Amino acid sequence: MKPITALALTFVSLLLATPAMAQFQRPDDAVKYRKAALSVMGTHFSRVGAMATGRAPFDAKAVADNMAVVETLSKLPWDAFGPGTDKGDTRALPAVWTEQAKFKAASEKMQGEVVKLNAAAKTGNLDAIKTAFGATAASCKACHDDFRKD
Ligand code: ASC
Repeated sequence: MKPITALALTFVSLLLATPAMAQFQRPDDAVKYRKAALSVMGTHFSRVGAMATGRAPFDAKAVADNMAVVETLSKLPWDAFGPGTDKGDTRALPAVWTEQAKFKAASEKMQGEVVKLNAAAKTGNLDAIKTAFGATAASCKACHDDFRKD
């Protein structure tokens, strides 16, 4: 193998092995990104919540459309909690970094509940949506209680 080829291959494998964190130029960018993802997710989840709790008229298509957005967004924030992103304009508690396994489990619990709520949303069954909404909201709250300043 030519040295230049070997060098190029090394470079490419280093790029592929680079942690997700490197997708953010600065820690502040990661903080902004995860807050934006969580905020937009909250907006769409609240629209589902309004219908699940009877504060807004039930519209099965709107629930399904909003839940599709929530499911996509629920996957995004976590790579943006990398090392060095505990400072700045954030309400994330130090426990995010000192109890990483617990934080990961909490994020996975929420994502799992979102998948179930999204499945219920696709059936259009309001009772199933109500049940799954309650479980999902509880998983949001559990993580906020342990890992976010109020
Ligand atoms: C929402 C939202 C949250 C959760 C949480 C559930 O609508 O934005 O963060 O529900 O309040 O307890």
